[in-house]
Amino acid sequence: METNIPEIAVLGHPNEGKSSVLSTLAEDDSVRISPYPGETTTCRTFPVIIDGREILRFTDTPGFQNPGRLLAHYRSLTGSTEQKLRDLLAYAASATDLAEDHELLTPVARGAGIIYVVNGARPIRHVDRDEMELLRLIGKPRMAVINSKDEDSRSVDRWKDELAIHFNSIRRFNAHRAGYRERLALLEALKSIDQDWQQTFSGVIAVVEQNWNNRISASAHIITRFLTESLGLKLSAGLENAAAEHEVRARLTERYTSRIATLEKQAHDQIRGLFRHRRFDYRLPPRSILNEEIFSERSWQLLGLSKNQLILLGGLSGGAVGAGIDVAALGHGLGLFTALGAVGGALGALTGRKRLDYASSLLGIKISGARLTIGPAASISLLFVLINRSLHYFEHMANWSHGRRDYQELSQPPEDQSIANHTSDWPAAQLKLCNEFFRSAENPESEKHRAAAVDMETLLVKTLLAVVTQR
Ligand SMILES: Nc1nc2c(ncn2[C@@H]2O[C@H](COP(=O)(O)OP(=O)(O)O)[C@@H](O)[C@H]2O)c(=O)[nH]1
Ligand SMILES: [Mg+2]
Repeated sequence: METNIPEIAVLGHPNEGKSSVLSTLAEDDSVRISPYPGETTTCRTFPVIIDGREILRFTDTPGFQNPGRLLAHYRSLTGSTEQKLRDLLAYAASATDLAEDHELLTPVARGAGIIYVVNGARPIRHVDRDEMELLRLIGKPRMAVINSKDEDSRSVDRWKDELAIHFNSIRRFNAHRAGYRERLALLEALKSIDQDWQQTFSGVIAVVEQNWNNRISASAHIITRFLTESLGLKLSAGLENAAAEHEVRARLTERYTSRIATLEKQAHDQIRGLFRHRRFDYRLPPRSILNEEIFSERSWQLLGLSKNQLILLGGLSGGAVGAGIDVAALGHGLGLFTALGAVGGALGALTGRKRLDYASSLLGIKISGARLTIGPAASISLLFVLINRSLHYFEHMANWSHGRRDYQELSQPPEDQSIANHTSDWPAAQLKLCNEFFRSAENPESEKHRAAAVDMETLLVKTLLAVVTQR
């Protein structure tokens, strides 16, 4: 084990949000969080590993049980502060009812810095003053964190005054809402609690920043690759006789749409991994557009191109834009999805030749000789639907605090439909780029598509950065 890795012990009273703060700070969702106080009885250390290297470690503790007794004993001790801490530890080890206090003092005795967590919503009590005073006397580098556990900040000002007596650095940090910026600000503040740590923490912060930027570019890369694969996807099947056409068409359509859904899931899982959401079964907010199927009318209406963009795009390069635009335009209310639904499901509903043509042109369905082919995608709207869905997914992953576990009961307002579409204000230049990308995806290895993919990735990096800084 490498030495000289800074360790931070998270201390405080039980049930104040210690484990939640740690989980969010360390971006580790394997940290145990419980609504019941006293469930943690031993310490657990969580390393922060970036690019295979441990850069920092956090230790979760059970919380103080008998701060009054510890303080009284400490005050009776003599000698150097180091000696007194050793004696205090020995004292705590000697009494069974001080087992948890002993446990939480152990990382402090081995040199860990201290983050002391309080719940800013409740008033200050005697025991809190005992804890704070003990930590002050022990004299190790320490900062206080006011966690806004109950979203109620009535007592925060009083906490601030009290904490100022015992800590040289105090920060508010909401374990359920904090994102990248708040985490970074807290690490920045840790620099100031001990001179010896300044350099170490500057290094830690640089690694964290670099890693965050890498995640953004990796996400853009993953999304771009997924877009290329989806747009270029081509499936075909033989037609034995004319009567089999409907059936083959339905089967192939089903395979095509589920293949794209699978590609999307793979891409999104990779993004989820980049942001270190591992343990939990992440459910998207109930009203998220991501709960819609990719090929649903609602998805296409909300996430596809706007009418104005269609016109813009149509005027860009005349014939070069071609069928994709016409078909996209049809997608807006001309029964295209009825047709698509019919292709996928109720074959009996397939009457008019026209309906079939809409669906066929959307998916790029062609019959040549005795073969039926679907893809590459014929409507540029698909590109925008897929981009928007990935942006939404990314937004959830990048902004979700690891300490927050109420996945199911998100009390989010209904998704604002105007912000659901991240591309609706993309100007002509960006639409042109998308058009190049879309049209060349048929030949993913071509020079043209490679160049378009580089531009797409750049555009996505910019967009992803905006998504995480918007908050
Ligand atoms: N709403 C809200 N609840 C929180 C927050 N931090 C902790 N909690 C809840 O408070 C309870 C105790 O949290 P935990 O982190 O296990 O506290 P610990 O005992 O100090 O480690 C859990 O039910 C958490 O979900 C917060 O920032 N906001
Ligand atoms: Mg805990």
